[in-house]
Amino acid sequence: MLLKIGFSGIFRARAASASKRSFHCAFTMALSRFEYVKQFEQEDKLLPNSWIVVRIDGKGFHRFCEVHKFAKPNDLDALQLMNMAGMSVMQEFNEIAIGYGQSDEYSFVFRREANVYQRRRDKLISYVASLFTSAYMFHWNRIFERRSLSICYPPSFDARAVLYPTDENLRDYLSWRQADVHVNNLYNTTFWNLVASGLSNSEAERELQGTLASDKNEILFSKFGINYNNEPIMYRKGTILLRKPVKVADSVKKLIVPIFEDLINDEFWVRHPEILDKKSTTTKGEDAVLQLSGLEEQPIVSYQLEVLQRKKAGIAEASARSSLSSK
Ligand SMILES: Nc1nc2c(ncn2[C@@H]2O[C@H](COP(=O)(O)OP(=O)(O)OP(=O)(O)O)[C@@H](O)[C@H]2O)c(=O)[nH]1
Ligand SMILES: [Mg+2]
Repeated sequence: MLLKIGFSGIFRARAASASKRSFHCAFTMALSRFEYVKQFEQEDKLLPNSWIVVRIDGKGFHRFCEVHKFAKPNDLDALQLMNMAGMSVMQEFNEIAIGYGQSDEYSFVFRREANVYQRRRDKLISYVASLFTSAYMFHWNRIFERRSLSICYPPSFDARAVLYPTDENLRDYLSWRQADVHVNNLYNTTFWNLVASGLSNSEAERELQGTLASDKNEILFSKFGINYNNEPIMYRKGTILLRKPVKVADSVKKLIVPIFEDLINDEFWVRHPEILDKKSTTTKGEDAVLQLSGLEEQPIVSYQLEVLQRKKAGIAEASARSSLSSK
C-alpha cells in the first residue's frame, strides 16, 4: 500500500513537472511572439539641462467647489488641503526646487539637472498627478473633520510638463502664475462682495465690466470699507513651498514650509538663492535657520512635526523593546 502511494506520488510529480515545462515553453513562445508590440511604446524624454515645470490643475473644480460648498472666493481650508497635497509631492521628489499653488492648481519646478525617471515625461506627470490626487484624499479628513465635511465624489487633476531653458524664463513663468492670482482674486473679491450686497450675479458682472484694478480697489474701499492690501496674503499671492532648515526643539530639521511673498520682485530671489542655485544653500549661518514660532499654525508644518514626533516615539519604543529583549 505504502509502495503504491509512493509510485503514484512519483508519477504525479513527474507529470506535474512535465506539464509545468510545457506551460513554461508555451509561455516563453507566447512572450517572444507577441513581444514585438513593446516597440510601439514611445519614450518621450524631457530635454536635459532645462527646468521642468509640472503643473497640475483640478478637473471641473468650479463644480467640485460648489458641491462641497467651499467659501467664495477663497476657502482657507480648501487651499490648505491643496498645500497638504503639494507638500506630499515635494516630500516624494527631492529634486523639486520650489512649489507654487493657487486656486485649484499647483506648479512643481524640477531642477535642471533632475534625473527623475530618466526625465521620462509620461512617468513624471502621471506620478505627480496621481500622488497629488491621492494625497488630496489622504489629508481630506485632517482638514475638513472640524467642519464635518465629507467628500461627495472623487476629484481628479490633470498634469502637464513644460520646459524652461533659462532662469529668466522660469522666473517669468512663476511671475505669470502669481500675477494670475492677483487679477483673479481682485476681481472675485469685488464680485462676491457686490453679490453679498444684494446684486445678482449678472448685475455684479455688468458693474465690473471694463474696470481697471484701481476701479476695483476703489469699489472695495468706498462700498465695503475693504482695503484690498489687507486681505489675507495667501489669497493675494498664492502659496510658495520651499524646503528650509527649521529649528525644532534642540535640532535643525529640513521641513517644507509655506511662504507668502511676492516672487515677482528680485528681492525674493536674493532671499531664497537656493531655488536657482542648489549649492547656495540657506543652511549656512544661524540667520538662515527659520524659527518655528508662527509656522506651527500652518497645517503642513504641524503635520510634519507630528510625523517627526511619531517617528521619534517609534524609535524610542523600538530601542526600549530591543534593550528589553537583550536582557
Ligand atoms: N468657492 C471656491 N471656489 C474655488 C476656490 N478655489 C478654486 N475654486 C474654483 O475652481 C475654479 C478653478 O478654475 P478652473 O481650473 O479654470 O476651472 P475648472 O472648473 O477646474 O475647469 P477645468 O480646469 O478646465 O476642468 C475657479 O473658477 C473656482 O470656481 C475656493 O477657494 N473657493
Ligand atoms: Mg481646474
